[in-house]
Amino acid sequence: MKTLWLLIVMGLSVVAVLRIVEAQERRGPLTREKIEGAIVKRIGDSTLATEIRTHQLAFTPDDEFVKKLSDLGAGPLTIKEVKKLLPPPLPQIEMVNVSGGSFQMGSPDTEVDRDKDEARHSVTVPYFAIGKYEVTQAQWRAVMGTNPSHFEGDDLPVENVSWNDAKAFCSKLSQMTRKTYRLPTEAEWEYACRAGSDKPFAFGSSLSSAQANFDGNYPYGNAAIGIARGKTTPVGIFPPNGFGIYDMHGNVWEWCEDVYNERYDGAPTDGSAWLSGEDSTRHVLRGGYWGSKSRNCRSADRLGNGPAGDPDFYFVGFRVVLVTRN
Ligand SMILES: [Ca+2]
Ligand SMILES: [Ca+2]
Repeated sequence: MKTLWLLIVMGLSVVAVLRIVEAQERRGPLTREKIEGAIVKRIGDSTLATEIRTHQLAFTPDDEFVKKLSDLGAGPLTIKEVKKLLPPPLPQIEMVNVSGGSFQMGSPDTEVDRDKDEARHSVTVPYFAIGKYEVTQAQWRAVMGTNPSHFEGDDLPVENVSWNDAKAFCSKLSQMTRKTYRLPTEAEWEYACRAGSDKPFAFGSSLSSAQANFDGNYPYGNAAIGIARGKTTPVGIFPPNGFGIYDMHGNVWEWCEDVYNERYDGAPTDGSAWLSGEDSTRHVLRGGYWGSKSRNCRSADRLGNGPAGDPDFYFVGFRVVLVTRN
């Protein structure tokens, strides 16, 4: 009798395992046909819904697709209705193409409020594409599923992220979009920030709180005293620089790929990241934040911050670079 029960249990286990294997085989790569099938069945399968969502950057329902759905028995649907049925897509991250060029990285000895870690040196940066805005909380949430920010709002920059967190975002975003995103190198960041200007700011020799989010009690040059907002502002509300990039001065400090070195001696001159240094857990931050004096928002200003897990990252965010073949 015992043997019989044992045989039955073993038989059922084998059937269960086979079912799992079959289900996995059925899953396979996500195809247009699968999306059609899912919509005809009104999705209903959460794993498939997640798959569709993460692949949507490459999928847009068109008239032909809608007709096919109708033929398959989904009934009459408009593109708008199909879009509603599809799980929300990943938010697009707008990029700005930056032509390469040579520039003087760092500040001249005559620049007011400069620090000694800004020695001028010539760098040639190849073409790259950089985020038009700081990464927002909506974008962070769509990729990471969480929101670490101290000040909350979809269009506010994500903050309170360590360098490791920012790196994790880049790698997950790359996986989801099947593109390659990374942090800017320090040279790329400064080149993008300057937008061709050799003055302290992309906007020239002064900075007021009408131009950027920083502590307006400490303006630069002949700018008038302005307000100190005391918090992050939605990305893109201040005028862009000459390359069409926003918030390079202020709002949140931005992580770069590079290890922070107090002296530029031995720094790469080809725009690549400097990955070694005295303390490889300390990385470069650029651009100042909402509570900075103007001096820390200068194009050449640098800050090293460090090891992951440091508290008080609520003034630190980042933007991404998209690796393209160009
Ligand atoms: Ca910024
Ligand atoms: Ca500094």
